[in-house]
Formats: sequence, C-alpha cells, structure tokens
Amino acid sequence: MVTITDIRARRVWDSRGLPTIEVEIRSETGKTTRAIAPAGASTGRREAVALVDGGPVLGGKDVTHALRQMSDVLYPALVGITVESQKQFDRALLEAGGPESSSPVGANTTTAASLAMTHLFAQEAGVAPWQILGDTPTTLPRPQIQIMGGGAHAAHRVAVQDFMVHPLSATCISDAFIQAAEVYRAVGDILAARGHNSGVADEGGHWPDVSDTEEALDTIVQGITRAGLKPGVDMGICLDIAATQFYKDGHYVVGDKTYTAKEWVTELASMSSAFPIVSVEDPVHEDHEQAMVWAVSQCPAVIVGDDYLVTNPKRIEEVPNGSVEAALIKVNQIGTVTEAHDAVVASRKRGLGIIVSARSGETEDVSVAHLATGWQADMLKVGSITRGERTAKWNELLRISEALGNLPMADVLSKPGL
Ligand code: 2PG
Ligand code: MG
Repeated sequence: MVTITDIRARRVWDSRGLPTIEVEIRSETGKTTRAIAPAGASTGRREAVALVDGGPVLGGKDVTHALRQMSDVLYPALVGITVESQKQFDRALLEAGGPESSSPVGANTTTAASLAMTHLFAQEAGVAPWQILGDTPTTLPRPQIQIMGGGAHAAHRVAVQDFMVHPLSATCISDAFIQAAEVYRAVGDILAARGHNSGVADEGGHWPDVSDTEEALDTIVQGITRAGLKPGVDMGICLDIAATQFYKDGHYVVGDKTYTAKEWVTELASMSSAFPIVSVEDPVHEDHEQAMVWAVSQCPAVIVGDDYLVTNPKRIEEVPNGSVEAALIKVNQIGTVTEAHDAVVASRKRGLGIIVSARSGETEDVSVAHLATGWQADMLKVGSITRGERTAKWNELLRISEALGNLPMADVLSKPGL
C-alpha cells in the first residue's frame, strides 16, 4: 500500500534536443521516484497522443500545458490517495485526466507518472522494478541492436528505418553485446573505407550513406563476417520497415522505385530469403491488414506489428488471424504500464512474440529494461550500442542479468508452424 504525498512534473530534454515530461512521485514513507516519457518520430495513427503546446516555440513540442495540467488536474486528484496496485494507480490517473476525461492529460504525462509509480512500488517493497512486474524470470530478453538507422530517424536518406542485428548463438547477454559491438565497429570501418562514414542516425546507428536497402543489408552482412561471425548462424538481422512512412498515393515509394502492396511484399519476401533476416516490423502500411496477411504468409521472417498494433490490447485482440506474429510493446503508445501489460497478455493469448521497445526520442530513463525483464519479453529493442540514452538501457539490462545470475536469453523467435 502506498500513500502519495506529492506528485510533480518537470520539463527535461530528450536525445533529439526536445522537451519531454519527467514525473516525480513521493510517498508517505519519504521515498521518491521518477520516470521520463520518451517520444516517437514514426508514430502510428492509433497511438495515444502526447500533449505538446504547438505553436512556434521548440517546433511546437514544448510541454508547458502538460506541466500546468499536472499541477491543476493530477495533483489535486492524486495527492493523498492510497493505492495497493499499479492497476489502481493507473485507473486513478486515467479517471483524473486520461484520454476519456473532459480535460485529457497527454500520454507523455500519464506514461511518466505510471512508470514513476512502478518504481515507487518497487522502492516501497525494497526490490528492483523487474521483480514486481511478474514472476521470477527464467530468461532475459534477446536484444535487437541497431547498426544503421534510416527512414524518419535519418531524414529519409533510405526508406527502411531500422537495420538491427540479433545475436543468435551467444549464450549470455554480455557475449551478445560484445558480438554486436564488433559488428557495429566493423560496419563503421567498411563505411569509412568507402568514404561513407557520415555520422549517426537518431538511435546511434550509422548514418545510412548507402544507395539502397540491399546495400545496407549487404554492408551489415560483411560487417558480421568481418567480426568473425557467421551470418544467420551467429548473428541475424531484424528490420523495422516502418512502411507507413513511405506509402504515398497507393504505392510504396522506395528510392526511385514504386511498388504496389503485392509487389512490395514480394520484394520483402525475396529480401528475407536472400539475407539472414529474423524479423520484419511494420512491413506494410499500418492500415493494410490484407497486406500484413500476405507478408506473414510469404516472408520467411517473423512479422512484427508496431504501428500496426500500437500496444493496444483491444486492437491486438481484433486484428485478423495470420496478420502478425509478434507485438512491439511501448508504454507511451497506450499511456500506462497497466494497459501495456494488458497488451502483453493479449499478445500472448494470440500466440504473438513480445518485443519491448524504447522510442527514437529517449533519455537516461531505464524503465524499459525492467519491463522487458519482468514481463519476460522475447526481445528488447532500444537502438544502437552507442549514445548514452541507448547504453543506459543496455547497461541496466547487464546489471539485471548479473542480479539474476546470468540467465539464458529467450529462444530466438521463430515463425509459428515452421
Ligand atoms: C519504432 C521506434 C523505435 P519511433 O518505430 O519502432 O525505432 O521508432 O520511436 O520513432 O516510433
Ligand atoms: Mg517500429
């Protein structure tokens, strides 16, 4: 049982130099915890919406209204209440000013408040957050580590958004990171030798100074080999296509080529056969359920829904059978820890794999490592193995791994029925 004696919000800064909300909660026993809301660049149209000011200041992204709502709406409703569970707190939060209220508080504030409460429950219990989020884990999430960024995270230099590696043969998480770091370095060397080492994208992956998706994939496969690893045996590749971003007037526009949905799925299927691709996220536009079904049936890789499912338990229950095989889970897509957990439960019920994910706009907040461990996700996606907002989370996962006696990683996701 926790009695809240103070709750406040402040403007802090994310990895894109944009303001975001940090919420701090204090309990009657004098414990204080805090959490920060992340922000997406390629957001799904069904996501819970962050409250930002609009207007000319900071590209419309300032959060003065959200800060005011904390003091005017949430503070009076939440200070003094006693809660026994995350569910109870999140319900109080939503009743006070969630999306259904007449004065809706943004998902940036609810996300930060809900996560801060998870940390407070953990502190009150004298344990780490992952320990109160589920049963004692038997596995750790297997990481997806970004090597090259693209799409909305690299000014659309190439269409595809995330080119990640996924350790397959490593037996523990610390070896998995050593291997991924070697690949990151090797790809950097290859790009530099071509005169194409042009900095990094939003999540710290190399800037995609390549001519197309195949060249990016080819370079990563070369990097895997140069790191002394076998592509498809030691290291696989995960892609986030984020296809809604390059769907225009009924076609997928990729460089100077345009594809119908059928042609694009065929192209992805042949790419997945030609390269050691383990999973493909948002292969087609978020509204194209039929094309998702084609992708599931034609691609040898596991098909993941991010913008397609938006961590929404109801949507996860309702999408057509055979249109997706794993769910990306992001708390700020739905607004609270409870609802995100409901999305995990709904996904499991449908036999979907679970990938807990950070956002492209991130901070030093490490909650995502705890959620992925406590919920026993199959994978964790937080970006590259560079930049503090990314390594904060990987390093937290390493600490959790140590506390858990270096558990094995979850099995590599495989296509159901294959
Ligand atoms: C995604 C995320 C992380 P964003 O699409 O999966 O890569 O990006 O936070 O911009 O939605
Ligand atoms: Mg995505």
